Amino acid sequence: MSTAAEHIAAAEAHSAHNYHPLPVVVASAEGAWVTDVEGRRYLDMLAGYSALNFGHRNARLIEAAKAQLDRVTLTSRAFHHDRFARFCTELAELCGMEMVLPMNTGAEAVETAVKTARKWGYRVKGVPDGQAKIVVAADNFHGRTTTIISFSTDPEARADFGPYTPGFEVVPYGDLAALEAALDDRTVAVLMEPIQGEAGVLVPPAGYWAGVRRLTEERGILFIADEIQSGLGRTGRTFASEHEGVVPDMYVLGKALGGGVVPVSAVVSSSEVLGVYRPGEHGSTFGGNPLACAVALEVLAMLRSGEYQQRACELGDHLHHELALLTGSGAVTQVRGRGLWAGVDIAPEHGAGRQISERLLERGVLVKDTHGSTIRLAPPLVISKEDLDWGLDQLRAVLSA
Ligand code: IF1
Repeated sequence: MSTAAEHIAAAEAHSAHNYHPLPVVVASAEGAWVTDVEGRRYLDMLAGYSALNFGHRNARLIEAAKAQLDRVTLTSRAFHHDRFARFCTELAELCGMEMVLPMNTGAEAVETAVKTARKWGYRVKGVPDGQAKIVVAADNFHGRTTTIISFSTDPEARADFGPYTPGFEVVPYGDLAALEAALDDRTVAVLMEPIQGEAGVLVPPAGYWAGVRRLTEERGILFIADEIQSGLGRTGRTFASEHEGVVPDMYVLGKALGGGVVPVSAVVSSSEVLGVYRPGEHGSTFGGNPLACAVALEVLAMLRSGEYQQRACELGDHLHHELALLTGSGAVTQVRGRGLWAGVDIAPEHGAGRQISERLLERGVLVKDTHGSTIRLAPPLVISKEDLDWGLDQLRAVLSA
């Protein structure tokens, strides 16, 4: 196998068709750039859906991983290991919270959040057994497990996978009155994305999060922020919730926590909430393993410097300024987002989002479409201003063709 076409044909023959990748076959990568099997270079403006916030093969993260590979990689939680306590302590500190429950993928962390909220509801809040309700938002994306797709409103993600897990109520995103009407004595949690990624990088109306915080606090309901995609620097702050001055009861983290090297996710909360667990009640073979903790510890050190948040903030302002000019030109109908994260609705006469993505690929830029004519931009936070501008030039060229 040497050409991209050969790789793609073999993948189509022998892998399930649960994705429709753009026709590029990556062989190596560094920073904001990837190189394909035929030696072509592309600017990565998706960054693994924010799993690569610090760029491909970030030198500090690779060094931390290599050092740990030479010591110990996996112990299971049957034993202690010498990276675990520091990881939990430093992650809790970054979040301003007390306890951490580490997992691997985002979906596992969301599952953990759901189980934790229910257990807290029964053991601390006093909800009658089996009655707990969790309120979520329409057009959410929280992962692919059977329970999580049970409260998805996306037919593609949900159809044919029932029977569905009960115990969830869906309300429109950004509508405080609808949320208030859904809350009752059985409600243990409100679980939402501070900015909805898959839905098209949707930012709810100003004041919504402050309202969610007030309502949940008044009624003794956990406010759970899924910051798996929005967190860890992407929006110009450590957490997207910060833009609204809101602190949830629980953060759900993933993606960038593993530095684009290994899958690392976690639930972070108070000792009242995460203190509900006793040995044997929840866990994972790989969650909190030494390699994961070593890489994540370096991620945490990088985030503590504030420099990545600062970059996302400054370059994000520039990105949104340039995209606003495109809106003025009529090629773009709407732009949403914060920091180095944008959902760009392309005027229909320029083609579907998929076609725009393919034309950008031909010009050496990787992006991903979502829902019809929207493309999302989420370059690594380490991208240079020159590269970002070059990527924007390619977008302008595609839209003026
Ligand atoms: C796919 C989207 C991005 C997430 C939030 C939990 C998870 C995700 C807010 C689950 C995952 C993914 C997964 C990937 C595509 C992707 C995605 F388009 F679907 F919405 F990023 F934009 N919470 N997001 O965004 O994390 O279990 O995957 O580690 O499923 O195709 P995971």
